[in-house]
Amino acid sequence: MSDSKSKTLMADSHRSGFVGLLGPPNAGKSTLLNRLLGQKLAIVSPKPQTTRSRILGVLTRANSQLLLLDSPGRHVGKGSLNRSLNETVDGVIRDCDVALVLLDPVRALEDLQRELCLQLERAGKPYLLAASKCDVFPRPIESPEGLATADRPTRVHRFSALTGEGVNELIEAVVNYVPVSPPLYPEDELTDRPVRWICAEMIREAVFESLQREIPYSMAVEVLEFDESRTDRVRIRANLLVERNSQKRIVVGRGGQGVKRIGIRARAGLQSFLGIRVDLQLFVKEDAKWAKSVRRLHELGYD
Ligand SMILES: Nc1nc2c(ncn2[C@@H]2O[C@H](COP(=O)(O)OP(=O)(O)OP(=O)(O)O)[C@@H](O)[C@H]2O)c(=O)[nH]1
Ligand SMILES: [Mg+2]
Repeated sequence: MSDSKSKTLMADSHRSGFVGLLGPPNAGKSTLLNRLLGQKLAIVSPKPQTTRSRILGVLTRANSQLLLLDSPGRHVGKGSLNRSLNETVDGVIRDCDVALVLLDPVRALEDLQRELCLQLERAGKPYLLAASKCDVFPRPIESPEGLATADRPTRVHRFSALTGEGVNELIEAVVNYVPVSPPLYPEDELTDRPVRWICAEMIREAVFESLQREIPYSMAVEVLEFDESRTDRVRIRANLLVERNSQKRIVVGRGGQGVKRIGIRARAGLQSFLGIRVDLQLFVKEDAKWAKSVRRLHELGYD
C-alpha cells in the first residue's frame, strides 16, 4: 500500500475527542486519570473534594487520542468555591464527547449520580457507568438499577485504577463514542496546565496528607516564584493561604514543625514530578477572602 493511501486509511479510522471523568467526590477519578496517562498529573487523597479544577490529560494511542477531563466531585455545597467546583463539572459535561460516570462502589448509585446521568442525557452526551476500586470491593454492581432514564447504559463496568484491572476494557468501550478525527493535540503533549500550576497542586496534596480534618478545605496554594534559571535545581516559593488566624497557628505548628512537615512532603512530590532537585520555601499567610472572591479564585487558577 502506498504511503499516502495508508495515511488516508488511518485518517478515516483515527478517533480523537474529549472524555469527561465525572462522579462523586473520592470515587477515584484523578487516580484513574493518572493510571491512564502512566504518570502523576492530578493530585489524589483519601479525603473527598480534593480536585478543584478541570484538568486535561492527553492520552495518545496508536489509533486514537483521548482528551481526558478530570473534574471535581459533584457535591452539594454553598459558597463561591463550591459554586465554582460545580460549574466546572457543568463545563466538563458541556465540552465532553462522552463521559465516564464513576460510581462509588460502596454507595452505588445515589441521587447526585442519577442527577449527573440525567444532566448528560439532557445535554445529549453518551456516557458509560463504571464502578471503581474493584480490588477492594469485588462484589459487582449488577445493573444500573434505579436509573430510570430512557438511554441508560445497560451495564456497569468494573475497574481498579490501583491494580489496572478492567482499565483497558473501559478505554476500549469509551473509544467507540469518540468522533473520527485526526489527533487534536500534539502527540508529546501531556496537559494544557502549566508546570507552575501542577506544582501548586503538588504542594496542596502535601497539605491534604499532612493536616487533619477540615483545614485543607480552607487552604489554597499560591506560587510566588518559580525559578528555573539554574540547571541543577528549581527554586519555588509559595504561600499556603488560610482563611483565619487560628488556622494559621495550626498550620505553622509548634516551632514551625507543621509547615516544615508539609514542606518535606511537598518537596518529595515536586522532585519526583520535575525530576530535579527542588529548593522549596513555604509561607503561611492569612487571606480571609481567597475562597469568597471570584477574582481571587481566578488568580489562584480555579476555573
Ligand atoms: N483500593 C483502591 N483505592 C483507590 C482506587 N482508586 C482510587 N483509590 C483511592 O481513593 C481515594 C480517592 O481517590 P481520588 O482519585 O483522589 O478520587 P477523586 O474521585 O479524584 O476525588 P475528588 O477529587 O475528591 O473528587 C484515594 O485514597 C485513592 O488512593 C482503586 O482503584 N482502588
Ligand atoms: Mg480528584
